[in-house]
Amino acid sequence: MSKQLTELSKFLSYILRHEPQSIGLTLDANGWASIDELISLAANAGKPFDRELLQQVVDTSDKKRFTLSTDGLCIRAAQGHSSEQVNINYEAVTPPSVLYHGTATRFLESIRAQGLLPGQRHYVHLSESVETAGQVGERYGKLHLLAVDCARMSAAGFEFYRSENNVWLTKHVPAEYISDYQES
Ligand code: HQG
Repeated sequence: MSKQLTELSKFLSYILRHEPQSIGLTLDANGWASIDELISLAANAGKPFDRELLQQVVDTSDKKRFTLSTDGLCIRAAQGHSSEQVNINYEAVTPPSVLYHGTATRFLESIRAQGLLPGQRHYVHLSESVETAGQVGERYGKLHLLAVDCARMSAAGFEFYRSENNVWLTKHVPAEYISDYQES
């Protein structure tokens, strides 16, 4: 991905997940923004881009971070929100029996005490792949991989959601369902 596309992708993540109001944009409850409005407000804020570049970011995003509406008029971040404007109505689905979470060793003591918490975001993010969990965790320091016993959580009534780009979401993972990942 070119530097220009990476920069736009980061800007879009910031606006569509966290701070839409910083450029005067309003998202609907499902996280959708009008593309025309986004382009015009971003230009006003000194971040000009056109529809073609936006399309390139959507198409080349390694994690498929952004989704276009079927009519092509709106865009949203598939997951990762912290904005209070957004409350996506994800459908609860049965998770795989185990999902993974990558974190940094410095967070472990707190995670072992409190479980996994969403932090600023709306959900705890979990991955089907150990590799993806590794990439997520190493952003914060020395990587530590955790396995979450979703079969037991599900049986206990915890709900799981899957975003359009296959990130698994849940509100809280109590410590009793978390173990260190053991390579098999
Ligand atoms: C940690 C990326 C202390 C947690 C990825 C993580 C993901 C705790 C950090 C998405 C804790 C939160 C989200 C506790 C959790 N005490 N620390 N009780 N519970 N933590 O960035 O999951 O590339 O909000 O382990 O793909 O790292 O941006 O969450 O280290 O899907 O598109 O607190 O971000 O997507 O960090 O990453 P984050 P995350 P993008």
